[in-house]
Amino acid sequence: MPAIDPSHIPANLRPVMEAMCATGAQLSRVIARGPLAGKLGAGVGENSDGDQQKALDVMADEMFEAALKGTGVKYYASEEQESVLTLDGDGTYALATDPLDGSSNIDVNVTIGTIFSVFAATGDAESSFLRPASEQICAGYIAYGPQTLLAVTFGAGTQLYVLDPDSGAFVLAEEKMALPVAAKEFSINSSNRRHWTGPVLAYVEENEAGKDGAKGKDMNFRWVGSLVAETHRILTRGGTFLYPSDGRPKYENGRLRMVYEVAPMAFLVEQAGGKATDGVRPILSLTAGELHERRPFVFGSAEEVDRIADLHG
Ligand code: FBP
Ligand code: AFP
Repeated sequence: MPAIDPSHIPANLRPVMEAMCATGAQLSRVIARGPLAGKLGAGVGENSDGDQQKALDVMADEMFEAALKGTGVKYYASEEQESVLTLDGDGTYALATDPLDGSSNIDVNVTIGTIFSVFAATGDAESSFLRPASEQICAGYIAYGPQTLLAVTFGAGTQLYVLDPDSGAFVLAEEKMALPVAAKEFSINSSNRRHWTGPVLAYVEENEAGKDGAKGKDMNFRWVGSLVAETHRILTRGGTFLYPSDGRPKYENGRLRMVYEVAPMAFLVEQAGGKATDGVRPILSLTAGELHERRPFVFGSAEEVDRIADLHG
């Protein structure tokens, strides 16, 4: 039994998607067992950028790397590995992943996920990923929450699959997700307010003013601390997400990584009719300068993302 219904997946990418989904289903069972599966949220080291790695980060990375061998993936890049690995000299794809996103939520039973992006493998290992984000041929996330689900795009809309616990396969639930143009919610880590730039502060203050402010409507606020959970909520019912550059030394380009967090989410959002920028410029027009670089990220309902660009003047 295949791990995903293959009918909407381009034939040459089916082995990759099969490996991602079989591994996602396996990981979902580990996550569902929580403490019964060991100390999944325990710190076990640091990645190349000094971020703490949790046991589940490392486990997920090892599982995806192993599963992708022999699927056509030539180059494998991961948040958890300093440099690109060559999995198969004859492969034709370059796949980048954050194998376990939202790791501060592992121990508290809140949605976490896997994010991935696929380019054609052209050039050497690293340069295959340092290309305009618009050249991605596939992007997706698997969310491990009340449901385990997959949102994926191959450039013809964003499809939603749900892992059916009875069959163990990802089943198509929505052929074309549609991100609402208008929003009633926004998401930003407000504990960084004192570090924000003027346009970000202006946007948040406009939302907080609600009906009484220039916007003339009340806005609700949500922050999960898990990009996958936030993206799924926004794809489903609209909203905006901001992880802007801020005044903290490590975060002058925001917190999120261009290659395996920002670019794939931008592709998924745009394919669902939303917008994704660095505050002003469309993410899909941008190219990463290095594998682990960070990028300010704003995405969601088109009206709001346009408003944020206007505030940047
Ligand atoms: P990890 O890949 O280390 O989990 O970090 C990414 C992330 O957890 C995103 O999922 C989330 O949007 C953000 O960091 C939360 O940041 P903050 O700690 O500022 O709330
Ligand atoms: P429900 O019982 O209608 O789900 O509401 C309760 C609740 O969702 C609670 O779980 C949250 O803490 C709270 O509402 C959220 O309220 P805001 O919408 O004001 O954030």
